[in-house]
Amino acid sequence: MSVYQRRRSQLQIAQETLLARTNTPEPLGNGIYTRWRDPVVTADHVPLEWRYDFDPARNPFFMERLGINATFNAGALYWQGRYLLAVRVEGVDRKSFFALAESDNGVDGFRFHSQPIVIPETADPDVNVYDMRLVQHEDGYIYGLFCTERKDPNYPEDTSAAVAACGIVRSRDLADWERLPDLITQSGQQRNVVLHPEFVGGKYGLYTRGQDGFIEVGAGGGIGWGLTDSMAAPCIEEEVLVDPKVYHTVNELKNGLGPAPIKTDHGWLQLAHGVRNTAAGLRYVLYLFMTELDRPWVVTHRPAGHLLSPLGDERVGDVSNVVFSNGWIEAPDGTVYLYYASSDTRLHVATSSVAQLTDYVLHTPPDGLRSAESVRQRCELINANRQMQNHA
Ligand code: M1P
Repeated sequence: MSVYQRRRSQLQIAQETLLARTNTPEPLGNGIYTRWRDPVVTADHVPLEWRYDFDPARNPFFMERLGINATFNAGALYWQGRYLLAVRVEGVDRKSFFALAESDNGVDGFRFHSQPIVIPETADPDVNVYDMRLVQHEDGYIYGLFCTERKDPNYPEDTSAAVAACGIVRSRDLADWERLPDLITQSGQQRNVVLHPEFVGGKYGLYTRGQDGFIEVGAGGGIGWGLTDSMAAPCIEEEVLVDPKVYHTVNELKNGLGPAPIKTDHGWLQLAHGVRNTAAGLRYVLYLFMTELDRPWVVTHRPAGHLLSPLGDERVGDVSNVVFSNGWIEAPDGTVYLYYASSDTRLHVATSSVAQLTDYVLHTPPDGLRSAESVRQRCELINANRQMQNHA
């Protein structure tokens, strides 16, 4: 058997074994959500046809010609009874692109469609695109909002100076994508822009995250909100602050909204990432808050601290100590599938329910912002438990 034949056959068997693997929920957990044991999408899930040249004459060693570095930060959508992910796939050339993968149960068996999503370019071509938020808007379109990154023309000598903006595509069938103009705002740069799924006062509502520079948000205060009349010429004249970054909290350095919010009887459930700086570098965690139904930019509940942080193997990867989410699905039975990436490397799922997440967000105390207040909250809990036990 030739090297080509042996390697090809072994790789095909290994991939089929991986795709057929059954995932299992981790025991016990925290009662808020359940993590699942295996990552749901990894670089090894990407079809071999996207990576290898299958011509034995051109590729006698069956080498990986177009390697994949990572699969992470996926938008998510429940579509015709299937769980759909718009995965950020990053090649070894550092360029990201989007590819749809789907599963019939949301926790395993994710298979990529036959080829990546083809995103039309604007007159000013994107250098890199990533972190798509999929939103089924009440106008009938499915929108994909993503970050488009280009070289900063103001610093031609600085080879890492970049500009981030919000790119937008829309589709009715997830096959053909129409590219719309990039979002215009009054902030210098934008990342983590999310479309609200419903009209607000007849306009499109957008969650923003303005920033002064490419990495640092600078004076930009946190997650913002603005309105635009049209998505065909998207322009926000005025941004208001929804969720500011705050000293000595999980979002001290910066934050950004995750997926589009989930509507509940009590308000909009909002998932975000918060970032702080440490001696080991930036640490990204996920947190939850709730906003008013009629005024989605007004926060009503903000539990203290993180909902989900990197654990175990999740803590290591290309950008270590990071969890990031831009996709979750509310299934018809109320189960919430929260897709999160770890360390910019692979994608995981945690499951919960609208009832659990609503309970968590409504009844978890807010950050007291001082150690003494944290002690007071804990003593209150201990005393309440003692009293209950004394009466039992
Ligand atoms: O590396 C962590 C994340 O950093 C960026 O997010 P933010 O702009 O909020 O800092 C993005 O590049 C994101 O893709 C990445 O996961």
